Amino acid sequence: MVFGIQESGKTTFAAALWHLVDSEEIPTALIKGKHVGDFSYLQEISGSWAEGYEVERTKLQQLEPIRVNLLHAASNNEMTLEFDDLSGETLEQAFATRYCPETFVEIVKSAEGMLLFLSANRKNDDAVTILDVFDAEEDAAQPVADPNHWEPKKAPLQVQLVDLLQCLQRPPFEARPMKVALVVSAWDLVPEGTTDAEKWLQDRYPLLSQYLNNAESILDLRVYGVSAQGGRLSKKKDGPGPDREELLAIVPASKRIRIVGPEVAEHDITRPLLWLADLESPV
Ligand SMILES: Nc1nc2c(ncn2[C@@H]2O[C@H](COP(=O)(O)OP(=O)(O)OP(=O)(O)O)[C@@H](O)[C@H]2O)c(=O)[nH]1
Ligand SMILES: [Mg+2]
Repeated sequence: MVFGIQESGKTTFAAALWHLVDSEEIPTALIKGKHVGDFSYLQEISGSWAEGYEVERTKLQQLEPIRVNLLHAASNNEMTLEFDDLSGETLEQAFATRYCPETFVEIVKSAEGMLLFLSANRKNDDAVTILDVFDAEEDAAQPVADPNHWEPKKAPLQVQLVDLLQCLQRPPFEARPMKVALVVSAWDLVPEGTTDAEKWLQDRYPLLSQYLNNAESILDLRVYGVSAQGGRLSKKKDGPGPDREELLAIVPASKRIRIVGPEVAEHDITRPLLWLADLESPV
């Protein structure tokens, strides 16, 4: 299953993945398997991707079915990546209201692994640490906080994510223990010289990092940095984005994609899926 709040890069990842396996421009660990049925949504989003435009945002309550059949040529194993492109807004509302669509419950129940998305493009939550508070010379100088005023939407992102992930262990979800591949999307935007996505997570989102590394429901964790677009683009209606020209000059287009992390090959974003599906051959 795919999990990630608004604008965390889920749809763009799917678009780049489809282009990669459909075009066969470069070798990948998993290749496209047999396809039947309707995959027009995938074609639509990978079309925008190939033209160098941002994919459209997934609308609230919209569950676009995304099924990609993949084949592990080395072992002749077939796998189906079956995820629904849930709007990230649905998740943020779930945190605030404690309600979510019934379809989401089904997705969680049948999930055997999780591709968790977090964008490197998000400014970190405004942090006031305990130390800042202790440093204040006079308590009287502190503003009087109204304990009844609580806006869930303003809770820090990692608090929201840890809460939502914990909820998946309880009814009605009762997710089975699973591996989690965390994709830090828009990896092209991290400060120059940042090469370790796991370290990035520890520094930026320590609570989430601790949770992911220690939760009993998580069998194993890997952290990848992925640039599915390769740079900054914009929506077609807004004209060309800042890096469009440069990205279009990269031939074949699959080489725009970048990934860092354990056991990866430069442009191959099927690698996290290979690992989630237990198909990565032992080193
Ligand atoms: N620079 C850069 N931006 C990216 C990359 N991947 C995604 N983005 C941007 O991140 C934003 C969100 O991407 P989406 O793929 O729409 O995110 P989503 O998780 O599907 O969002 P919702 O549908 O709203 O839940 C868009 O503005 C993308 O252009 C990338 O590799 N590099
Ligand atoms: Mg989306």
